[in-house]
Amino acid sequence: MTFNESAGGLVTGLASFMQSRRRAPALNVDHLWVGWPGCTVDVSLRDQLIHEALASFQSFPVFLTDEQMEKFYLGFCNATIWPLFHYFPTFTEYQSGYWEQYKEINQVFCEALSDVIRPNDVLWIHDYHLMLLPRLVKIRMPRVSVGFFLHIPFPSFEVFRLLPGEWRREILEGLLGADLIGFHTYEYTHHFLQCVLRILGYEHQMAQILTADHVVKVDTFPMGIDYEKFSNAPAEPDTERETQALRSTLAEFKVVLSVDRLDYSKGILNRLEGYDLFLESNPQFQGKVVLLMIVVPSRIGVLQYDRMKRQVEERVGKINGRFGRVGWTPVVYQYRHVPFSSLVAFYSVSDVCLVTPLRDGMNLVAKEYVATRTDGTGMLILSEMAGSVKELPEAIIINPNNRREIAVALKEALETPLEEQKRRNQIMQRRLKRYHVSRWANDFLNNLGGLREVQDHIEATLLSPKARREVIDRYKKSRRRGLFLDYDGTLTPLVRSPAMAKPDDMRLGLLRSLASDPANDIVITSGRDRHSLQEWFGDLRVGLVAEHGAWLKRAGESWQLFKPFSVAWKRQLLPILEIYADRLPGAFVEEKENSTAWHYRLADPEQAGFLAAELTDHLLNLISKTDLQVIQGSKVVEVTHAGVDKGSAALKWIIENEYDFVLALGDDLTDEDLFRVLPEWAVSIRVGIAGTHARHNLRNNADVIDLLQSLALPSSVSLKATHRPS
Ligand code: ADQ
Repeated sequence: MTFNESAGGLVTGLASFMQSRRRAPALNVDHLWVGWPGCTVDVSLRDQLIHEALASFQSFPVFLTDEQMEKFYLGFCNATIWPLFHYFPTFTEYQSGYWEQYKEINQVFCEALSDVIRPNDVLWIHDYHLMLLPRLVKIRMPRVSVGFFLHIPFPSFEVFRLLPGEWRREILEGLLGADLIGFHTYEYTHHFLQCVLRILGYEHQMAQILTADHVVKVDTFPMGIDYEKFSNAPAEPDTERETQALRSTLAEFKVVLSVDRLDYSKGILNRLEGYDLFLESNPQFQGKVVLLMIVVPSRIGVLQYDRMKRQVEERVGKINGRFGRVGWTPVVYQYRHVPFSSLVAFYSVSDVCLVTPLRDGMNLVAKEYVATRTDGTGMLILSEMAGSVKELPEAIIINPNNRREIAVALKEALETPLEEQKRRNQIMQRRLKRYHVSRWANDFLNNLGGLREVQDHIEATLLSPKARREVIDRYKKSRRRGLFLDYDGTLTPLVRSPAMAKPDDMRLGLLRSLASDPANDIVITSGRDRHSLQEWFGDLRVGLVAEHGAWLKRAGESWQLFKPFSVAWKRQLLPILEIYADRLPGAFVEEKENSTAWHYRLADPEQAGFLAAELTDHLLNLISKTDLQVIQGSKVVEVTHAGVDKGSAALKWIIENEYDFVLALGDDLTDEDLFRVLPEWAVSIRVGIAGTHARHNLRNNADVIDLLQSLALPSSVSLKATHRPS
C-alpha cells in the first residue's frame, strides 16, 4: 500500500502547521486527521488501511463509494457550492439528489468521528464539503469544541439566497453548530453574518451569535503560508540547481509566471487574453518575454473543467501561433503537478508573478511568490478578487475582467525599477513573515479554546437543575410571594405582530392556578397598553403593569397612573415616528396613552437595524431637554417618561408587602430595570442567553412555562416552615 500527500492550499498549510507543532514539544498535542483517503478502497483492504493510516500518518480514513463521491464531491461540492460561492451562478446545478447525498456524507463523517473522538476534544472542520457537520457533531457530542474554517469565499446574501430555502437554512444552521467559524477576509465574515440575520433571523453582537443553545463566534483569520519554508527554499542545493538550469534556458527573456489549479475561478483565460493584448500593444516586448504557465490538473471528468482545459490549450496555441517565432515561444504551458523544488525554482526565476482569479478565497500562490523573492526583486500582479489582496496591497492590483488592465499592469511590472520592487516586496514580506501559517492556525485554535471559558460562564448562569429545585423549594416554603412576570417573549413566544400574542387557555389556566394561592401576588409587567392587558387578564386575580410602568393596577382595583404625565410631546414626536415607519416597509407605530412605540419585527432586519439606530439618535436629540426617554426593546424603539420603568412599578408592590419570596422573569432590556432594583435574595431570571443583571438565565419561553408549572403544582410542604430571608 502506498501513500501520497494530496496537493492544494489547505493541505500545504496544515501540514506545515503540524510540523511546527512537532518541533515545539510543548505544543505537540495529539492530533488525528480524519478524511476521505483520496480513492475508493476495496472492502477487503479497509481494515489494513485504517491500521496503517493510524500507525504511520495519524490519519483516520472515511470510506466513500464511487457513487457517493459522484453525487457528493463532483455533485454538490463542486457543481453546486464551488461555482455558487465563487460567483458563477450559471454553472451552479441544483439537483436534489446531490443535496441528499451531501447530507448523507456529512452524517457519515459524524458517525466516523464518533468512533474516534473523546469528550473535551477539539475538532477543527475544514471547508465547504462539511458545512453540515458542526451541528451534527454538537448534537451528538456537546462537550467537543468545534471550529470550522471556510477556505473559499462566502458569497453575498444575493448570491447565497439562490440556494433553495431548505438547503440554505440547513447549511447556515449546520455551520452554527460550531463554536467558532473562521473566514479568510472580513468581507466573507460580513456576508455570513448578513445571511444568518436575513435567513435565520439571528442578530450578532460583536460577531457573536446567540443561538437557541450556544454562543457562536464568527471571525476573520487570513491564512498565511509557511514563510520560513519558502524563504529558505531558494538556497537549498536541489532548488538552486533547478533554478540555475532554468535561468540559463530562459536567459534571454523576462519571465512572467502563473501557477494554479485548472479552475474557471482562477481566471486563466482572462490572463491569456490580457497577455495577448500586452504583446499586441507592446511590440517592443515581443521576443523578450515568456509567460510560464503552470497548471495543475483538477476535477478531471467534470464538464466545465474539461471544456476549460480545451479552451486554455486553444488560446495558448493561438497566441503562440500569432506571435511566436523560431527561438521564442510566448507561452510555455505545463499541465502537471510540479514538485516543491521546481515550484520554488519557477518562483525564483520569474520577474513577474501574474495572479488573476475571478474569485479566490485567499490565493496562496501570491504569498508564496513574495516569500521566495529573498533578494527583494520581482513584481506581483494580483487580482482584486483574491482574498490575499487585503494583505498584499503593494502588488499591482488589477480587475481580471478587464484585459486591458492586465496588459497595462504587465508593462508596468516589467518596467518597475529594482529599488521600487524591493520597497514593495519588503513591506509584504514583513507582513507575511509575521502572520505565517502557524500563527494563523494557533490564532484560530486559541480563539476556540478561549470560547470554552465564555461558554462555561454562560452555562454557569443558566438555571441548573439544582438551582431550579432550590427555587421551587424556596417558593413552596415561603408565606408571601411576589411574582413579576413579563408577557411578550417571557410568558409567550415573540410573534410577528403585537395583536397576535393573545394568551392561550394553557397560559391563562396556569396564571389562574398561580393566582388562586392567596400567598401569591402575580404581577404582569408589560410594555403593552393597559386596554390589551385588561382585555386579556382583567378577570384574573393578578396585578398589571402597562406601558413599562406608566399604568399600574392592583388585583381587583382600578388602573392608576404611576404619576401625572403631560403627553403634549406626542403631537411633535408621532409624525417623526410615522415618517420612519413609512420609510421602512413592515415597520409601524403603536400609540399608547403615555408612550409611543416604533415596531420593526416585520421589517427587513438589516435596513431596520440602521433605521432603528438613526431613529433613536434623532429622538435622543429631540428629547434632550425633556423628561422623556428612548428605550430599546425587542425589535421596538419606544419613547416613554423618564423614571417610569418596570423596576419603579414593581417596587410599589415590594415596598407595600412583606414578601419572603420574589421571582422576576423577563426577556429584554426593559426587564433589566426590574432586575436591577430587586433585593439581593430575589430570584431574577432573564429569558434567552444574554448578559444580564438577573441572577440566572433560562434558555427560552418553554422553560419559563415549565418552571411556572412546577411552582403551581400543589405542595405538601407546610407554609409555616420558613422565615423571610435576611
Ligand atoms: P486552492 O484553490 O488550491 O486552495 P491556492 O491558495 O492558490 O488555491 O493554493 C494552491 C496551493 O497548491 C499552493 O500552495 C501552490 O503552491 C500549490 N500549487 C498550485 N499549483 C501547483 C502546481 N502546478 N504544482 C504544484 N503545486 C501547485 C483553496 C482556496 C484558496 C485558498 C486555499 C487555502 O481555493 O482560495 O487560498 O484553499 O485556504
